[in-house]
Amino acid sequence: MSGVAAEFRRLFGREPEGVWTAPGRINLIGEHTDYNDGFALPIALPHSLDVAAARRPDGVVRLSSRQFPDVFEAPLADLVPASVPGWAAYQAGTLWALLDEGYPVSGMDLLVDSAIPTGTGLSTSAAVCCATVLAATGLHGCAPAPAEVARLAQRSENDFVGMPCGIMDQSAVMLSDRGRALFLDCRSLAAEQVPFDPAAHGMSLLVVDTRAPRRLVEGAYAQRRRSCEEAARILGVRALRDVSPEELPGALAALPDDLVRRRVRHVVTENARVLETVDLFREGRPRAAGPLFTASHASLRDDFEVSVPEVDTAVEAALSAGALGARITGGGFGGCVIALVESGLVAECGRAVRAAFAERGFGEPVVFTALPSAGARRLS
Ligand code: GAF
Repeated sequence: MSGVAAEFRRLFGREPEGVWTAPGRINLIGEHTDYNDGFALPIALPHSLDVAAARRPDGVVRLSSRQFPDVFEAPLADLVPASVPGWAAYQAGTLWALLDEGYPVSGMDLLVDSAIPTGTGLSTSAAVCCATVLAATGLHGCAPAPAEVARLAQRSENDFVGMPCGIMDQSAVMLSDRGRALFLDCRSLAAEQVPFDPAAHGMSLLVVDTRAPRRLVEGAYAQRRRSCEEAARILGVRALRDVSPEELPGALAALPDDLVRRRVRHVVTENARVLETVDLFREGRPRAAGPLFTASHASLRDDFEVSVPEVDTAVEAALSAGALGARITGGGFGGCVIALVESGLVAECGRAVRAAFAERGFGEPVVFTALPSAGARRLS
């Protein structure tokens, strides 16, 4: 019996009817582009969380997590946006979204057990929401398509929790595959698996969890999103996706202030970097994507202003130890850095990052390597 099933039995005094799993994600490139209708290129992590669940006949939901062990309990029909505190909000919001859209969900007990490092920008929240959609619909005999699961999970975050995120994280959780990166068009929602197997090319994908405290994340994220929407309105386009690199100088000249100009420059150049990276992956030349990763970081640091000193230190240390490219991954304001590294240099890069952190007086980072892994699914 899996750990989450045994804990479910201990907590709720009965057997779960099923167990589902959902991975965390890292985004290789294409940051803050999803809510601009643009492109992204995430992979699923080998780290995942499991959800055990069983129906209840009385319409009540009991929600818990091994990492945050309080039990939230309420009638499903009473759930309203912004009413649930803490982590249970993600599970509750997902059940609320399903009910609101007419899915046949009812009361249930639901327990999450996560091995995704939390608070690190590796998308535990999207994994919780996606696994909860799978569990709740699976228990009631329906099986929405993976892209629909992603949309419902996003709705939980947008309309219940109040986080105005795009669709990238949930798509990565649902649509990823081993040995591939997910090329996502966030306007059409077309998703293509492109080959990305660093080990086959003698490389590794290094992840540095900087453990920098992520502060003001949601407010700053919402501000970035508002700036982009405002710029699109001024430029008369549906979204910044509609500004091409060739049109960028004219667009910048038409914008009233420097801050908005820099936000626009990031989004337009980042979309172009995703397309270039995808071409390199398709041609079997992932090594050549290194400089694009580093350029993406500079753009997120200087133009989009979502980096912090710990993150910049990790990027610089990895690059000076010979990484082919390095960048912040995810929404920013702390969190993780990824570096594309020749396999023989992994240990050296890790050492260099730890030494640079010690020198700057930062807490010790956690360094690991990741392979592109499978998306969410039912386990039992
Ligand atoms: C967060 C959001 F949830 C995503 O939708 C995306 O915007 C990302 O930040 C930045 O690329 O993870």
